[in-house]
Amino acid sequence: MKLILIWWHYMKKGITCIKIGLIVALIIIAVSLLLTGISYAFVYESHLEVVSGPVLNPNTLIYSPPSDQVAEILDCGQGHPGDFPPSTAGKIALIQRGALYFSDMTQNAAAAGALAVIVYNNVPGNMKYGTLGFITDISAVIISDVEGALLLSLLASGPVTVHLRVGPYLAQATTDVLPGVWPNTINIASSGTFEVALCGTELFDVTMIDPTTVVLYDFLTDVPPTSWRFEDVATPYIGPVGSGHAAGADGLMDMVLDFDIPTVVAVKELADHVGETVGISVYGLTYDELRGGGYDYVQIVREEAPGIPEFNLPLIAVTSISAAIYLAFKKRMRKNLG
Ligand SMILES: [Ca+2]
Ligand SMILES: [Ca+2]
Repeated sequence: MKLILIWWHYMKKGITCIKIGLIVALIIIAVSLLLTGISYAFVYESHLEVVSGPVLNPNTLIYSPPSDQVAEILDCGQGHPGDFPPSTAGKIALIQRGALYFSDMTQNAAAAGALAVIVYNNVPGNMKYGTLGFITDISAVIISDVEGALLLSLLASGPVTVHLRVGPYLAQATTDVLPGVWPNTINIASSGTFEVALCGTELFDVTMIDPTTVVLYDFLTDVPPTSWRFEDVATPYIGPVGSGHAAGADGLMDMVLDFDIPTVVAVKELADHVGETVGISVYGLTYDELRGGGYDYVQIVREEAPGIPEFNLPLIAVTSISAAIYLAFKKRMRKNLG
C-alpha cells in the first residue's frame, strides 16, 4: 500500500512538471513568433511621395540600387522598348506590372534615359519581395494597383512630380549555400545541418549584419540558424541567375550560418521537391535596420544512409529511455522504503 502511495505521489509530481513544461514551451513559441514579426516589420527602406500630394507605400524591388531624386513621372505603358516616349529622359517611368520581367522593364527604362522606375501592380494590392534578379542600372520600386491608378489619374490632369528615395538594399551580400561547392545538393534524409554563407564584398562588410536577425526565408515561417560565425569561406557569384561556382575564400570576411536540415525540409516542404532545384533565400538586418541577403539554388535529393534501418532508431531510443526510467524509479523507491 505504501508503495502505491509513493508511486501516486511521484506520478502527480510528474504530471505537474509536464503541465509547467507545456506552458513554458507555449510562452517561448509565442514570444519567438512575436519577435520574428517585429524584425520583419521594416524590411524595405524606400519612400515615395507626390510633391504637394499624397505619400505612397512603395516596396523596393530586390537588387534595386539606391537613389534619391525629385522628378516628373511619365506613363510608360508596360515597359516594352517601344512604350517609352522620347520625353522619358530625365523622368521617372511609371510602368504596369504583368507583361515583362521587372529587370527587363527597368533596363528598358534605363536605356530610354529614365532616372528610376515605379511599377504598379496589375492585381489587387502591393507585392512583397518582388525581385529584379540582379543589380539594375536604375532604381525600381513597386506600388499597389490603387496607388498606380491614383498616379495615372493625377497625370491625366497635368505634370506630376514625385520624390522617390530608395535606401541601399544590400544585395552585395550574395548568398552561397554550401560555400565552395557547386552544384549545391541537399539530402533531405540527412539529420544534420547545411552551411550558408552571406558573402562580404569590398563594398559590403557582413559584420554590419546583426546575426540574431538572420533567417532562411519562407512565405509562412522563417527558419533561424542553429549557429553562425564569421569566416572567409566563399566568393560572391556574379553570373546568370540559377547558376553558381565552387570558389572558396577570397580574402573578404563572410557570415557563415548553419541550418537544421529536418527543420528546413519541414518548413519548405522539400519532400515534395525531390529531384527539383529550389531557391533558398537567407536574409538579415543590418544594425541600422536595412535588409541584407540573397538567393541561391539547391538541388533536392533523398539518399538514405546505409546500415541501421531508420525505423530501428526510435525503437532503440524508446527502449533506452524506458530502461532508464525503470532503473531510476527502482532506485528512488528503495530510498523511500525506510
Ligand atoms: Ca555553393
Ligand atoms: Ca569571402
